[in-house]
Amino acid sequence: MVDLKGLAEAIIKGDQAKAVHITRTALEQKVPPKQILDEGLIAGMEVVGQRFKNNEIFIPEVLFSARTMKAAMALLEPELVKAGVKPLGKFLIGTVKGDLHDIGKNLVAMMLKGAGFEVIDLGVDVPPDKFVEKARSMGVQLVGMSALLTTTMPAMEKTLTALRQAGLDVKIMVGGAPVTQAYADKIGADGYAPNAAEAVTVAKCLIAA
Ligand code: B1M
Repeated sequence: MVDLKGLAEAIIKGDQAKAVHITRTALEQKVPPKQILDEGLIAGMEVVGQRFKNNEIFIPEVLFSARTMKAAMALLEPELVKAGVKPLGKFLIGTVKGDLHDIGKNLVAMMLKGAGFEVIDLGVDVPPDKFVEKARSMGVQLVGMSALLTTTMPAMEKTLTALRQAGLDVKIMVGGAPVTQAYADKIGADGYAPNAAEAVTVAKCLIAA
């Protein structure tokens, strides 16, 4: 029987070759894909998120783990779809209009994927109407915006207003270095997170609310 703890360990260490090998073996041995996801990938990424939150590891290690997860996920995803496994929810994410910073946003997206969300990433410099159009067409439950410049923070409020005016039933989350809880409250966002690990916690709370 394949060792899913070993898979979680490989994710934590960012050992891509080992993670891919264990995932492939587990699938060959007919281990249910949901079990591989929960006990291997998500379990590993949970530890990564916790260690990142506690400042025990830093961005490079998280990126290694996230890339490892992505490689294993490429094998697992078609099997999850075949098995009809539903994601925790659909999360649309992007960096707001005028802003080209995406390192933090990518990190948040990877951690959300690691936690079991389906993530639709719109990239950078995303205008409000694109957020609205995709939120509607993809039927998402959560929309996340990232901004790294004080000059692009107002684009968050514009996007939020556009989403509300479009009458979409979505929870809206904001984040990025200059963004604060006070700013999130001021513009009426449903959630704010200071880092990628917290973003997962907040997203899980919002989807459960
Ligand atoms: Co830019 N830049 N930059 N830059 N850049 C900053 C942000 C800056 C603080 C540097 C400085 O002056 N000290 C400054 C902003 C000042 C301000 O507005 N107060 C700045 C500036 C001024 C600029 C330009 C205007 C420079 C110029 O051209 N004159 C220009 C703007 C371009 C544009 O966007 N239109 C510019 C350009 C660039 C590069 C392209 C060169 C590059 C970006 C490359 C890329 O992203 N692909 C860049 C970089 C790398 C930086 C710094 C050095 C690093 C940013 C970063 O990636 N941090 C930055 C200075 C710094 O922070 N030390 C700086 C690491 C990342 C993991 O953190 O993005 O905060 P962060 O994400 C965190 C959290 O914030 C949170 O989780 C993440 C992980 O824990 N989070 C969320 C992020 N999004 C979230 C969303 C959520 C929840 C949490 O929910 C949805």
